[in-house]
Formats: sequence, structure tokens, C-alpha cells
Amino acid sequence: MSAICLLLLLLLLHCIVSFRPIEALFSPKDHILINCGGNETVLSADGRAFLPDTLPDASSPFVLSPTSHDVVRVGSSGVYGSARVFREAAEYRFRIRQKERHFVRLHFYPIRSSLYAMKSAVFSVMANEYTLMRNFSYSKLDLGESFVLKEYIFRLERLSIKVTPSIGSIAFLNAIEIISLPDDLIPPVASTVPSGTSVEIPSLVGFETVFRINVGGPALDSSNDSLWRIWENDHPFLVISASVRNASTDPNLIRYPAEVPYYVAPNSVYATAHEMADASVSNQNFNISWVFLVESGFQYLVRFHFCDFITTTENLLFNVYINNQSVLSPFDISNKVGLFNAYFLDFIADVPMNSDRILVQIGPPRVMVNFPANAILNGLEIMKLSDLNNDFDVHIENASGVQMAKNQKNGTFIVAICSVGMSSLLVIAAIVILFFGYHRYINESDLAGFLSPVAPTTHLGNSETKISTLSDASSGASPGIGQLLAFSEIREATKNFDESLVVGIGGFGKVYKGVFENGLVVAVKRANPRSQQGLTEFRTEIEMLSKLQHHHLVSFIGYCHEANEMVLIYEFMGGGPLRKHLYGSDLPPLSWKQRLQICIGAAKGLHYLHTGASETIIHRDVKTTNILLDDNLIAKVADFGLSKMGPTVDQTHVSTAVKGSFGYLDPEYFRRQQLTEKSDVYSFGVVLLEVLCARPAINPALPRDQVNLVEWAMNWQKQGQLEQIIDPYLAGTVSLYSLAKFGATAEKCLAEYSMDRPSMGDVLWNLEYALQLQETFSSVVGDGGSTNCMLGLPEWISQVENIENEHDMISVSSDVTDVATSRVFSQLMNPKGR
Ligand SMILES: *[C@@H]1O[C@H](CO)[C@@H](O)[C@H](O)[C@H]1NC(C)=O
Ligand SMILES: *[C@@H]1O[C@H](CO)[C@@H](O)[C@H](O)[C@H]1NC(C)=O
Ligand SMILES: *[C@@H]1O[C@H](CO)[C@@H](O)[C@H](O)[C@H]1NC(C)=O
Ligand SMILES: *[C@@H]1O[C@H](CO)[C@@H](O)[C@H](O)[C@H]1NC(C)=O
Ligand SMILES: *[C@@H]1O[C@H](CO)[C@@H](O)[C@H](O)[C@H]1NC(C)=O
Ligand SMILES: *[C@@H]1O[C@H](CO)[C@@H](O)[C@H](O)[C@H]1NC(C)=O
Ligand SMILES: CC(=O)N[C@H]1CO[C@H](CO)[C@@H](O)[C@@H]1O
Repeated sequence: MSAICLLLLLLLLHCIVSFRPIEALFSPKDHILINCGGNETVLSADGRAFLPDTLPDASSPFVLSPTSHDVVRVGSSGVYGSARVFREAAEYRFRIRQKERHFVRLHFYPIRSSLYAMKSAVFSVMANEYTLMRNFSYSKLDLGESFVLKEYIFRLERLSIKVTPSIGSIAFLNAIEIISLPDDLIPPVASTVPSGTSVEIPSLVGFETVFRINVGGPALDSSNDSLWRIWENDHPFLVISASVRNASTDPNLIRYPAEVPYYVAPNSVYATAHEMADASVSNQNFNISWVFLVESGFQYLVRFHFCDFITTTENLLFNVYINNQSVLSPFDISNKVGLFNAYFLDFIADVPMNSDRILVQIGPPRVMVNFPANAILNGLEIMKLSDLNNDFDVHIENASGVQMAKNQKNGTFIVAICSVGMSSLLVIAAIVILFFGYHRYINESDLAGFLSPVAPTTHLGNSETKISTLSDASSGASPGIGQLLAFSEIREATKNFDESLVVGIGGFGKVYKGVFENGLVVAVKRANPRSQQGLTEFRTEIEMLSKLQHHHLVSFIGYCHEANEMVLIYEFMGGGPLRKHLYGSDLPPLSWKQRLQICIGAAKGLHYLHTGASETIIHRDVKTTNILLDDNLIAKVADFGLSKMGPTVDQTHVSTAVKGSFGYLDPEYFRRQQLTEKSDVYSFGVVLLEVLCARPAINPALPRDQVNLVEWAMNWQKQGQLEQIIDPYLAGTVSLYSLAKFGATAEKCLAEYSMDRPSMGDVLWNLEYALQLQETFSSVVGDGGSTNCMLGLPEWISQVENIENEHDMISVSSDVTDVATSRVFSQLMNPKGR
């Protein structure tokens, strides 16, 4: 009986799912439309009502302060017929109903007025803590008579839009749109290429739409899109227009599988495409290429929209590239997606300082047997990600980049930038959107190749962590997790705990190198048999380790608890603790790139502890001796003896007696005895400084102001002169931008209050960025730091000064790049044409 009920239920569910009404329009919880400076409600061309901001009353969804401002109104051209003009800084504050991601759209159109020179107005706009535009000026865009539409996406629970005129100028706004978005419109994780590891997109990252393209189809305006977006034709971006042919089908034939919500893109985007022109060429082996000019020094989300309505009998199979890097090779759209199904894929591309473009290419795979050579693209979106400072406008690094180039009298330096440019400098990251149910389209083995070696979001739950009883340790070549081992086996592996095999001594006892019969080399941590002190820590560690498995955590192989013996067995880390590679030993010093890679590895391990396991785990003893290196200098986090489960959902912290290591302790934790994962972030900040300066966190032998590494280094960092105190071995080999990013990241980790500190995910993101910056630099000057280019510390100091003097240049260049990024959203419609 119950089986029948279940069956009926399933059938019913199936019906509900398959007859999902696609036509149903998305109805946002927040949908605030404002006609700035207007005296009445106006309808836009898509039929939406924009309320005037003249008299905000108690019921209106926003407050404008200060309230009294100048307005400009002309006849009736919709929202562009009026503007509010600001002579001083002013702020719109909005009531947001739903804490989720929102579109924030700002419309600018300078109305001709005898009173105000709106066209030449220079002003800045902030949304909450995000800087959207700095010293923006319409006149510098050279747009003729079209309006500018800026579109951003933020996760909001409150919103303030602040408009600030530059000194002696005014600011203006024509219209504002605030629309809450379906949460699955932005992917949760991203994978970096070529490293291929996936990182979370922190929820606080904002996006700015810079291009939204309906490939092979007409421009679409807001009435054609369920989220009132506009789409532009791809022709202006095609490198060779003769390489493509229009393809189109009836939009009503497009199907949206459950994994692709209809609001991802309208069916008219999926119903048009560009395919390879056959162009009566015998050789069909070419790429279709599009070039998009973007602002350098930012990361971009690149979203491809695909729908195959072209192939009939044969399979369609092609490669996809971003900036000459293969991101899908090949993409088997016929097998993965199926005819007429909408499909989309996201990637993250880094555009370094010395590049200003994103090159998107599709083309047939090299070896084409029994397939027609063809490739299609239906739509493309490019969104800029806000940086660590919540900034969308130009980076400081740009100025110094220019400075560096100028410093080189030798012309080959610049040539080197250009030619090495695209391949090694444009570093790209790829992501697969992991929308629920997505596995229907991408099976695990595809993902494995794509996201290798590790995805921090992979949930390795407790399910596979049964502690097996004995005996396959000697036979099983695969080091399983948490096996109980016989003491006799361990004694044999360590030659009866031979003193010559001791590789370390910790609070818990001695650590030996051991070799099992099957050749497995391990580290054996044996508690001092005379002390029972370690029992709690011993249990904690086994409990923790059995739940954890990650490429950047030291693998736990097994344990033994017999009579008085407590032994833990780990994979052997041939490189030993990180500290030994930094100071106090005669190991060769690590290069900056190696140090960054080690920090990234350790950050990945901690990020996994914080977010990857079923419960948040706080390490509590992050320090350079607990970060171990293997023979290839891959960093792994070790020693979970003090670890604690993090706060549960309804707690914000764990109260606990303060434990940890002197010099690394989070001051807030110390004061309030409330533990959160941000305490690890603090300790990790100390590790970053230790890595940079190659000295202990506390060194009482030094002059008083230098004893505490954090105080000392943060002093230099706040003066912008961190490069003065870096490990002398690094002098001349470190990219100043990489160092600046690294220093800023460490500073944020070391914030006094835990709420001001970034998550490990953010830290990871920024360290990877610092690495990209270093690689950019290395590919220009060479890994060894060619002495012709960089001459050690004195050189750095003068460069820092140069940055400060280049402020004017920065703002100019920001305006230059703005042209590229805002044109899309401005060419489309001429307000006069409405
Ligand atoms: C709003 O202002 C315009 C332009 O000054 C004017 O034509 C129109 O009549 C005004 N409407 C209202 C309701 O005051
Ligand atoms: C705008 O430019 C002025 C002068 O160049 C500068 O002082 C000011 O800080 C800039 N505003 C912003 C928000 O960057
Ligand atoms: C392809 O479509 C675009 C947009 O509809 C149109 O402008 C263009 O003329 C078309 N090209 C051809 C060859 O039909
Ligand atoms: C876009 O919307 C306009 C107005 O509703 C309509 O006339 C036009 O056919 C639509 N275009 C497409 C491609 O759907
Ligand atoms: C297509 O572009 C990629 C990346 O730029 C390149 O490696 C490949 O050789 C190109 N293929 C053809 C056929 O030109
Ligand atoms: C990337 O591709 C473009 C266009 O095909 C080409 O001009 C450029 O040289 C390539 N860069 C590298 C480093 O291969
Ligand atoms: C080099 C770069 O990434 N972007 C800009 C930096 O500033 C210079 C000079 O203004 C511009 O030419 C670059 O485009």
C-alpha cells in the first residue's frame, strides 16, 4: 500500500517538475524603481513604473538626505527627462526586504541645462562600502547622446547609495533600479586555471556587468528579459566577422531543463547563435574569436550560454578558450546537453595589470574524425568582480606598473611584456557552476579533471570514516583513514623506536620516521608513556582526523592505543615544518613564489577545516611549526590536538579556556575567551608575516619595538613600507604588487576585531591573486630576479615614492578604461529614440 502511495507521490512530483510553468515571470521581493528629480511616476518602455523622488514620505521605500536639492526637468522622455543634481554629497537609503543578491542599476544622462554643466560633472558613487565609480565624468566617455547604464550585483541587507561631487563640480542621477535576484544566478565556487583548484566566490564579492552579449542575434532590451537586462549584438567584438555565420531557431523551441532556470537568459538569446562560417575554405580548422576590452587588474566572471539547435544527426564537439587558455577541450555539447536545451557555464578570468582584454575563442578540436568542424556560441556575459577593497574602479597597482615600464630604458622590456603577455600573464580561472542537480550534465570524471586536485567545497563527510579494526595496514597499500594499528607493527616500522629515526619532538612526545613492510613511509607520533596528559588531545586528534581528508591537511593513517602506548601515524612529510625553511636552519631559502604557494596550500587546508567538513573546525594552533611540507614543498596543515568544533548555527562562538601558542594568539579571543574561526585567521596572519620577514613571531633578543613581529610589521605596513623589512634574501625578486597584496591580506587577517577579518576563503582568493601578480612579474624579469631589472631595496623605496606621485595618472587611466566598460550599456539606446 505504502509503496503505491510512494509511487503516486513520485509520479505527482514528476508531473510538477516536468510541467513547471516556464512562462511564469520572476517576481522579485524588492523592486524599487526611482525616477530621480522627477515630479511624477513615469513608465519605462518595458512598462515598469519609476516613482519620483521629489517627496519621499513615510511609505516610500527610500530616504534621501539631505533632502533639498536641485532638479532638472525637460519635456517627457521617460526617466531621462529629469535628473536630480547634487552640489554636495548626498545619500539615498533604501529599505531592503530580502537579504540576498540584488541588481543595482544606475542611469546617467546629462540633460542640457542652462544652470548645470551636467556633461562635464565629475563625481564618485558608492553603494554601501563598495566604490562603484571614482571621479566619473560623462564627457570623457565620448558617447554622443546616449545614456550610461551601470549595473552591479551585491548581496544586500541594507543599501545606501552615496553620490559625491568632486571639488568644484556637481553630481547627478537620472534613475535607480534595485531588484532582488534569484540566489542561483551567481555560482558559489570558481576554479582557477591553470592551477585548476576551485575557490569559493565569497558572498561579499560584488559584480559589475561590463558586457552582456546576444551572440548572433539582435540587441534585446529590458522588455525582452525576465530580469529587465539588456543584451547587445556581438558584431563589434568579433575579430574577423567573416569567420561566423548567423544561426537561429524559433525561441519557443528552447527548453529549460530544471538545472537551468529560465531567468538565466531569455529564450531569444538561446535561439540565436554564431557558428563557423564554411566560407568555402577547404581548411575548416580555425577559431572564432571575440575581444573585449576590460579594465586591468580585476577578475572577471565569464559566462557562456550555449544551446545546440544546429546539429541534427552528428555530434557537435568543440573547444572553448579564454585568453588562449583552453577551458573546455573538447566540449561535447551533443552528449552533455542535448538538442534545444539551454545550458550555461561560468569561468573566472584574471586580467593582470599589463593586459586590458579578454579574448574568447571557440573552435574545432585538433583531431576531427567523423565530425563536421563546427562550433557555436549563443550568449556571453562578462562581469567584473569587486576587489579586496570593495572597489570597482582602477587599482593603485596600475600606476606603478606604468612606472616600472618607464624605468626601463631598454626597449626589450616592454616588448617582453607584450609577447609573453597573453599566455603566461593572462591567467585564467575556470569554474563549473555547481547548480544543484548539475551532475546530470557534467559527470564526476569530467569534474575531476576540471577541478583537480581539490575542491574545497567537496563535502567529505563522516560517512567514509569508519575506524576499521586492524590488519590491512600491512597489506593495504592505500593509506585509509584512521585505521587502528597493532603496536608490534609500529615498533617494527620504527626499528623499536630507534633514536636515529627521531624527526621531531613536540609537547605530545617524539616523532619518528617509520617504514611499514609494504614500503609506506610514515611519521609516528608516540606519546611519552610516562604522561597521561596527552590523552584528551590524543582523542581529539583522532576524532578530528578521522573526519578530515584533504590534500592540504596531513593525512592521518592510523593510531594505536595499547596499554600505556598512544601512537598516531601520519603520512611522512619529508620537507619538515615550514619554520625550518624560513629561519634557524641551513636549508636553502625559499623563493617568493614558493612561499606564496606554501601559504596558499596552508590557506586551502584551513579553509577546508572551516568550511569543508560537516562542521566548522577551528584549528586553534596555527603556526609555522604546524604547517608541514612534503618533499615537493606542498604545504599541509598538521597537529589538530587543540582543534575544536566551531560554533553551531545558533551560536556565534565557542567559549573556551584560552589555548594556543604565544605570539599567534588572537587578541580578541584572549580578551573574551570566545573562539571563532577568525582566531585561526589571525594566527594565519602572523604566519604570513613570518613567511615574509623570516623571523619568529616573538623574538625577545631584538630591540623592544621589534620583539613582537605583528606590531613591528604592521607599523611598516601602515606606512606603506613593508618592503623595508622583508627577508633580505627576497630583496629584488618580489613583485611590488604581489607584496602589496600580500601585505594588505596579512593586515586584514590581523585586524583587532574578528568581524573585520576576512574568511579563509577570502584570504585564499587574495593569496592566489598575489601569486598571479608575482608570476606576471617573474615572466618579465625571470624567476631569479634579474639584477638588471631590480636592484634590491633602494630601488623598491624609490618605486614606492613614485606610486604616490602618480595619483593624477591613475584617475586619467580610469577614465580611459571606463570607455570600454561602459559603452556596452550606453550604445544600445538613445533616449531621443524613445
Ligand atoms: C512635471 O514637470 C513637467 C516639466 O516641468 C511638467 O510639464 C509637468 O506638468 C509636471 N507634472 C506635474 C504633475 O506637476
Ligand atoms: C577624485 O579626484 C581627486 C583629485 O584628483 C582626488 O583628490 C579624489 O580623492 C578623487 N576621488 C575619489 C573618490 O577617488
Ligand atoms: C546576423 O544577425 C545580426 C543580428 O540580427 C544582423 O545584424 C546581421 O546582419 C546578421 N548577419 C547575416 C549575415 O545575416
Ligand atoms: C523584444 O520586445 C519587443 C517589445 O516587447 C518586441 O517587439 C520584440 O519582438 C522582442 N524581441 C525579441 C527578440 O523577442
Ligand atoms: C584556437 O585558439 C587556441 C587558443 O588561442 C589555440 O591554442 C588554437 O591553436 C587555436 N586553434 C586554431 C585552429 O587556430
Ligand atoms: C593569443 O592569441 C592571439 C590571437 O590568436 C594571438 O595574437 C596571441 O599572440 C596569442 N598569445 C599567445 C601568448 O599565444
Ligand atoms: C596598464 C594597465 O593595466 N592599465 C592602464 C594603466 O594606466 C595606463 C596609463 O594611463 C593605461 O595606458 C593602461 O591602459
